[in-house]
Parts: sequence; structure tokens; C-alpha cells
Amino acid sequence: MKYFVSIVLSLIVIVVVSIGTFAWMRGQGFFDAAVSESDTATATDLLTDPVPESEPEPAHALPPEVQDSQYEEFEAVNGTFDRAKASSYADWEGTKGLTSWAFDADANTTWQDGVKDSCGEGEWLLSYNADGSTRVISSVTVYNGYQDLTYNDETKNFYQLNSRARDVMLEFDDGSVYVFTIEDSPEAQTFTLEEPVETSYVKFTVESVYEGKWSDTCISEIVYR
Ligand SMILES: [Ca+2]
Repeated sequence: MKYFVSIVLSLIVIVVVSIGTFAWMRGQGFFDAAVSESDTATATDLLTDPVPESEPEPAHALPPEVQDSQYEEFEAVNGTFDRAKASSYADWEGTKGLTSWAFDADANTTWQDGVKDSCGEGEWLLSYNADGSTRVISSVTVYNGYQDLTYNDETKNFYQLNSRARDVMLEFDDGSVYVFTIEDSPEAQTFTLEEPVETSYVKFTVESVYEGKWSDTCISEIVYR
């Protein structure tokens, strides 16, 4: 019984002290301060922080694809730009179509897309300069399809067997776009822009294709002037 009374008295003391402490803290404004501090911060933010404006894009910036290491990068030798990458390229047993072969000043070598379950619609080839400098582009010349004459004769026609690019979209660093349709012919075809564009890169995207017996889409050469 004596212990029970002691425990009850101790509990009463604890409760009384807790209530007293809470009342004192409220009197000192502990809880008011927390609320008002939050309100003040919100009001201050609204007063001092202007509505954030979107950062202007730097002129002639290279696209993020340039930083992506999953694509083959190489030195192009056919002129205007000295670097290129592609979203994919064929490189497996029996089939090879490196990205560099679309920019090697040789119509007998060809890029082939590296996507096995489609004809490569949406695949792209990106041309730019290693130092990020710009070039003025006024035209593009395309050698479509698989043009290698050592593989094209009376018995086999690799141009027809492989797929060829049809609708193409060019994108430049100012956001402008140029679309054109390549004829289904191995002849060199030149397309001239309405206005020359100064740009740090050209992204060449295959939008649609002429389907061959095989799904591999080939482009033997792309030349910007
Ligand atoms: Ca080539």
C-alpha cells in the first residue's frame, strides 16, 4: 500500500510538472515562434524571389547526345564536320555498317542501322566538331542505300535487298528543322536549305524507309556543304 501511494504521488508530480512546463513554453512563445517563422519565410520568399525565368539556351550549344559515350565517335573525313556519332550501327557476325562509313568520302562503304527488330525508323546520325565550333550549312548530299559495287552485280542487288532511307529530318542547334524526301535511287541526291544555317551540329534522323528484303537500312554517304 505504501508503494502504491508513492507511485500515485510520483505520477501526479510528473503530470503537474509537465503541464507547468508546457504552459510556460507556450507563454514564452515557443510554438508561436515556429509558426510565425514559417509564415515569415514564405512571405519573404514571395517578396524577394522573383518568378524564376527559364535559362536562355546558350547559342550554338552541342546536343546532349555528344556527351553520351554509348555511341561510336570517330573523325569524319568527308568535309564539313570532323566528328560524328549514330544512335546505332550494325556490327555483328556477317554484317558490319559502321557510322564512320557514312562520312568517309567513299560511296562504296555504308552505314547500316543496328536495330534488329525494325527498319531503323527514328535512328539518327549526328555530325559536329570536336571543338564545338560552328559551320554554315546550305545543303546536304545523300548517297542512299548499300552502294558497294563489288557486292552489286547481275546476280545480287544489295541496294534493293537492304532498306533505304526515305523521309529525313535535319535538326540544327537553333532548333530549326529541315525535312526532305530522298528518292529511291542510288544516284547522289542534293537537297538545298531555304536559308543557310550556322550551326554547331546537324542531326540527321531517318523518319521512314523504303523497305528491302532485309530490315537493315543503309546510307552510303552524307555530305554537308
Ligand atoms: Ca561511305
